Amino acid sequence: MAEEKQRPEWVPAGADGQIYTTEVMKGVTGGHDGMPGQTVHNTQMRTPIKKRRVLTAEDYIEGIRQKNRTILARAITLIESNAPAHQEIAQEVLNALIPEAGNAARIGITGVPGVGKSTFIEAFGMMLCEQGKKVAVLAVDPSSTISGGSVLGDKTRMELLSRNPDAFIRPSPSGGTLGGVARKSRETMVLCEAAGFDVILVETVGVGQSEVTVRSMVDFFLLLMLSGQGDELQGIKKGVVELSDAIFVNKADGSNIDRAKAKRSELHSVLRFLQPHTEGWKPTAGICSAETGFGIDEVWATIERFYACTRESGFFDKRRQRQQIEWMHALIEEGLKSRFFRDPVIKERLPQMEAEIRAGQTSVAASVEDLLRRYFQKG
Ligand SMILES: Nc1nc2c(ncn2[C@@H]2O[C@H](COP(=O)(O)OP(=O)(O)OP(=O)(O)O)[C@@H](O)[C@H]2O)c(=O)[nH]1
Ligand SMILES: [Mg+2]
Repeated sequence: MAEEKQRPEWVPAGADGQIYTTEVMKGVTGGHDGMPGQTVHNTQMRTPIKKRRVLTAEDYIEGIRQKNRTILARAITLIESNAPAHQEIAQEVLNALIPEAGNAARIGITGVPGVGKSTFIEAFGMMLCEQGKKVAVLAVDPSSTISGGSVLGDKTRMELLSRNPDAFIRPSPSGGTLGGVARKSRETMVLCEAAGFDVILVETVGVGQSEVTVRSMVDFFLLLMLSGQGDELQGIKKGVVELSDAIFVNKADGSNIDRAKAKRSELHSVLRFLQPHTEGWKPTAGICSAETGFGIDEVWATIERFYACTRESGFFDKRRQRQQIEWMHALIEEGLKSRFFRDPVIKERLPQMEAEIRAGQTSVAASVEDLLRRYFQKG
């Protein structure tokens, strides 16, 4: 890298453009107080900032194997980065660790904002940690970058869990699109599993497409609901209910218990008529309170029954394999798409094509054919 020449602060009047016999050297951090050339930006910053050592792929791999949480967190940051150099190391780390992943229980948790997902995860996660399990919490929430709401909320709502040495909480990456966030969460899951976490909880807001995405990366899908509101009001689409392996009515505490029980009966009858999403498993309905802890153990008991049932039937392996194939297809699509639109030939030709279509000079189908041919011909 070419060292940028710096001009002195003071130059003789009218000397602009002249070549000076001396050049001012770039400041050096960490010099002695008062030494010329020292960069001190303000008086509070006298201690030099410790630079973080750049880690190699091998450092990341070994660190994660040794369950080093700082390194795990840094590896996830690497995965979340869009810089090509970071992605290259991230892929190397992932490739090395994939054979060591896959041993955790992967559980998705969804429900409308305010249903109590984060509070539930705090209680549920703490219970699992007390049983000696290591719990990682990830979030798939493409909206969180805009509102910042869930990240802020989670900091206060998962206070105990976030301080628990057996738990690891990672908010949703600021990836923009759902596809991007989901891809990063999948890869993050691999790293957490390689780092020895036994249970991965993936939280997502149950109002859109994201629960379909989360369903495709977990074994068990839990839907939290509220009593006393119609399903329409809760913004829950029938499709989300159909994706679930269990529905628990949260906030079953205080004067709310009877209503929660009524809702549970209602759900029981709804579930009877639905086609189960998991072959051989009958989705169940229950009640719980994330606040008092009531019914939280029943959720885990249900999950344990679910694993026993699906492992025995072979559906567990079948689903994991299918998810791998889906993941592969998703990555192919994403890779092709981003390469195509970044291609200089396409970048140049696309606006011309658009203009021709607008002017009615060519058909959409013919333009697409033309662009694809140009892209693939270059090899
Ligand atoms: N009474 C009662 N209140 C609860 C319970 N669980 C959560 N809450 C309250 O409900 C509110 C929302 O809880 P959160 O855990 O933030 O809900 P969330 O589903 O994570 O919300 P988003 O992250 O915004 O989607 C908070 O004020 C909680 O204290 C419960 O079991 N009983
Ligand atoms: Mg939340």
